Amino acid sequence: DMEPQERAFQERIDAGQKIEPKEWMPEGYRKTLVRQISQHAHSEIVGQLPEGNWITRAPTLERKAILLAKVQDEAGHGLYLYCAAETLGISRDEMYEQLHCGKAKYSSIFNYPTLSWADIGAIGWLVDGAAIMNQVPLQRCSYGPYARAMVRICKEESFHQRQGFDVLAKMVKGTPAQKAMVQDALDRWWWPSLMMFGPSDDASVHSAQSMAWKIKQNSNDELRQKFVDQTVPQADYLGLTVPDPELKWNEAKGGYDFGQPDWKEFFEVIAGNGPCNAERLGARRKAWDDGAWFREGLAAHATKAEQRRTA
Ligand code: FAQ
Repeated sequence: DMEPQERAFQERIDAGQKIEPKEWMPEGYRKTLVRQISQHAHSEIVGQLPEGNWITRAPTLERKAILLAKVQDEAGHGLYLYCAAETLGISRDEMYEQLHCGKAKYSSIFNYPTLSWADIGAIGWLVDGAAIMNQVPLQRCSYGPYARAMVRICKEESFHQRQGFDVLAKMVKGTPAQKAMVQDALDRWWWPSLMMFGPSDDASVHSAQSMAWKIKQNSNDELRQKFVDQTVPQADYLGLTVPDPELKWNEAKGGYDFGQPDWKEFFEVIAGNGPCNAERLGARRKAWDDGAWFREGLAAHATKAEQRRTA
């Protein structure tokens, strides 16, 4: 039993219409979008840190230029997404505050360390691969500004995924030590990549409502399955072993059966207790504090310009 206004809103969603910023929307819809879009934005921004760690140590000039471009793309994605969230009536300062005080989440994946150059390849291949799997359907999300932001983001993520695969394709043809480095990266990034899709459907508190509102088009487990089905043949092609003893092709379902990630670890990481949570948040807080003089300068300049205009 919905209110008439809410029923009309749901009918528009069901008819596949986009909702635009100044239109009426249920408070829960607005809140869900602010939560998801801001967390997504924070993920892009925090997501620069693990890869930024290797920019100064990229093995060739070409690899360095590619990695720089990728990390800059992530900054751009964060900025589009903050803009999309701002259309829902939250300010950027509020979102930063929520990140810096630990209230807002960002993707669990960015709380793991990048220990070798192969990790940069693994992030492109697996993390961007998972991001694309999740974000392609978000291009059809019911909220216009979020859906449109996803179009360009998905194109750039595709380049990121290809560059990661290319790093690994080169390394597996290198020395045995290089190949072992790639296998080690896969061993460490496989399970955290599967966790990116969120908890299993029975533990996903937001999925049912978000799917009814067409914010999400697929459940967490559906996308995780698609990711495994897409990625295992790529691992085979690279001559790598996916670190899952339960992984097995299931002819009847036309997909792989696979084991469950360690959900205890997942919930620890999203509660702030992953291997790099403190380091990541520390880096973001420091960047904010170090930028104070610049924000003050900008504000002083704006005040002066305003005074000049009105003088
Ligand atoms: N990490 O009820 P659900 C990238 C939280 S890609 C942390 O299933 P929902 C590109 C969830 O927020 C990564 N927290 O939630 C890149 C909720 O807690 P809350 C970013 C997680 O929203 C690549 C609780 O668990 N992509 O950055 C995670 O329906 C390389 C219950 O979960 C996006 O954000 C997790 N993995 O579904 C950048 C995509 N999973 O908020 C740099 C957009 C769940 O109530 C380098 N987001 N939680 O406190 C989504 O599609 C959804 O929000 C899901 C979660 C699917 C992530």
